[in-house]
Amino acid sequence: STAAGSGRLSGTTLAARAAAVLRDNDTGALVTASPKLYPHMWSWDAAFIAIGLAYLDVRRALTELGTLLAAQWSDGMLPHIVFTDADGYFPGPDRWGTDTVTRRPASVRTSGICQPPVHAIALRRIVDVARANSAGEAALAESFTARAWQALYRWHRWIARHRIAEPQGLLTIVHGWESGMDNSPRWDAPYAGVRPGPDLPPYVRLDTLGVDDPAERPSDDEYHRYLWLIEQMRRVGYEPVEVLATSDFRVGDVFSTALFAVACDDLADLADDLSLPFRAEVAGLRMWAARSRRAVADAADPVSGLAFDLDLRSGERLRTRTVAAFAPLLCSALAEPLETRLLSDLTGPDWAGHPGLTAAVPPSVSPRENGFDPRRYWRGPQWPVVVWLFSFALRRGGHTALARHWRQEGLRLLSDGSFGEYYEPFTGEPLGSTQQSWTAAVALDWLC
Ligand code: 9YW
Repeated sequence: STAAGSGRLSGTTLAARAAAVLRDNDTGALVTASPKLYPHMWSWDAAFIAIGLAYLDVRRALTELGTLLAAQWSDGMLPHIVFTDADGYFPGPDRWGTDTVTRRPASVRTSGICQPPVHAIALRRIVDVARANSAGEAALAESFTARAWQALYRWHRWIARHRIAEPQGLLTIVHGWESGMDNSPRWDAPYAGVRPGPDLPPYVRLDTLGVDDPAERPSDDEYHRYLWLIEQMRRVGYEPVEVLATSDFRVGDVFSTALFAVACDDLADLADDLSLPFRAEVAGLRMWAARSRRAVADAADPVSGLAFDLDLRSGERLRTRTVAAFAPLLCSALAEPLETRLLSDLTGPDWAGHPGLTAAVPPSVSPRENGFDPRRYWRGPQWPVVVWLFSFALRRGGHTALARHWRQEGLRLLSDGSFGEYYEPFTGEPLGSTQQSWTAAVALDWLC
């Protein structure tokens, strides 16, 4: 079942293997992010995983979102990790110290920060997939949507209340982990301002044990700052106003802002589509979407169209050329000629068109950027889920030929069937964890 001589699996075999990954990582109520390295539920992984599950069993896909929503805090925040009982991951719930936070539902243990708000995007996708599958599955997805809508709305309202920084309107993150791109060079300057205190409780990293080479992970120095930020937040009980007032890290994230814009519109569309009785809420969502889209446009360089994050503590624009700078393409924030300019940059030799790439999809950092590291996590490797987000957005934005091309190239990357967490762009070697759930989910969406 491999394409002749190439070591690549056929589409059918690849889809079967992807389904097996999701099945093997399934605990019943949730699919862990990966079997060994991440034996828990991650918030944005869960959204992509649910999309993948929809191709196998819509009911199971909806359960995934339901499990995540059951961990929603009473103020509306969706935590970035929902913990299972598995050991072997650090920082676990004891280190987060969230057990004493009364806003957390008593039945689950969670982290105390969040991740990019892609969940409404996933739900809308699942409804579409269900409708294409059968009337029965469509009914399931629609009734779930009617039941879950307000919880998703409260998640968006939490972001709008606590995390939209005025006057710029960018979504504020208080930890690199909240961006989902943990050690991206986007955050190097803000992390330089994070000074771990002498009273940071000691710890042992576990993430470097689960991979072949520690050089594929964030450095110890970076990790120390990550833990310090958690310590700061733990001390104020993760109370959102206090967190913003005390955190050593406060950054306007263009990529999350763009996703929020799309997710707000998707959530509003779902209400309109199903005639749900939430007129005022829908108006709020449309406003947040427009505001966020404008914030992304305002963050864009007027010549290149690249959108840059803003360090809200120092006021500095963070001009590293990472894939996140193409955020305007995700939410169609820019008018012509800038949109075309951005597209030709992203498909050109500095990015997806770099002649050395195994698969012509954008890496996390431009290979021509200083500090590009082809093996280290968010500092250079290709991440299938990021490619999926761009190809999905491009298709919606009417760039169907390019969307199809990236789907093909993305599948080329995944065609060895190991479902890596991330890929070395010049060799196509899978790095980090294998059998990574969201990578398998992306493969299913591309194949089915
Ligand atoms: C961590 C699970 C998560 C993703 C993040 C990615 C990585 C590691 O793995 O984080 O320990 O949280 O950076 O985006 O959700 O796949």
